[in-house]
Amino acid sequence: MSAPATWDGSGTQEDLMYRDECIIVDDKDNIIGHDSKYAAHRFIPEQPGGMLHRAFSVFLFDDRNKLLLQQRASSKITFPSLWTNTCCSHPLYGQTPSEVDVPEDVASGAVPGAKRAAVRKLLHELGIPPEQVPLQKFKYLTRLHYKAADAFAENQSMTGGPWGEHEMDYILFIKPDAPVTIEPNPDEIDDVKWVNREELREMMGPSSGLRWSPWFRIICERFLDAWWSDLERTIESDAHEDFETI
Ligand code: DMA
Ligand code: MN
Repeated sequence: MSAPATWDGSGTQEDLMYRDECIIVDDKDNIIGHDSKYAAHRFIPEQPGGMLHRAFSVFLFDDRNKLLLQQRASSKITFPSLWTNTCCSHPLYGQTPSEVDVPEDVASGAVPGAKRAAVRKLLHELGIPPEQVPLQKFKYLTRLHYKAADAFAENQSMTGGPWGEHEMDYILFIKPDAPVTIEPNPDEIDDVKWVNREELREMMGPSSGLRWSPWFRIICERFLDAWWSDLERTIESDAHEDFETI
């Protein structure tokens, strides 16, 4: 089944598992097909690592360089209740305008498909109006290939799991010119919080008792401090771009 050309986010989390059509890639990020979010995220014996697919991770900062975090809703089928970066999802196959980036889009760093998907989901998850996060304000930094099983999958009501993520994750930073207005969608998000680096360190410490998404942990370990501590240059220059390495 392919996604409707105009995605409106209607329906339940379960509906979206069937309706969202992920872009399946190989480990060089070449497109090899498309399949439902449901099929791509099943970690079952026939495909223990799911299906590698494209994703994006948005990191949104305010004028004081605070990062917006979200806690995923307890009703999410994959990775419920975990704290993570501002917004994550998948560029989808079959959208108009297209969310499928071709190799030239990646080589130039333009990635319009991933950015359009980011705008679509910032509205759906956080209620941020698209005009507050214009495509040209996004900074694409790199792609991260990672795989993580969902340790909490057995808690899920929807049959078909266990679930996991196996993604080619396009990392996007944005620092809008003016403050964004936020109205979290309760189907997607249980809580939000703006943090500086010190506050994030405390939140991620063992005494907080909070649980974090595996992809956010990997991004924190590999990249985040270097990029965040140098935020103006990260966003305004090519200092921290890497369009080659996966
Ligand atoms: C998937 O995010 C993408 C990453 C980088 C983990 P998600 O499960 O929040 O996607 P969606 O909101 O579409 O369910
Ligand atoms: Mn995914």
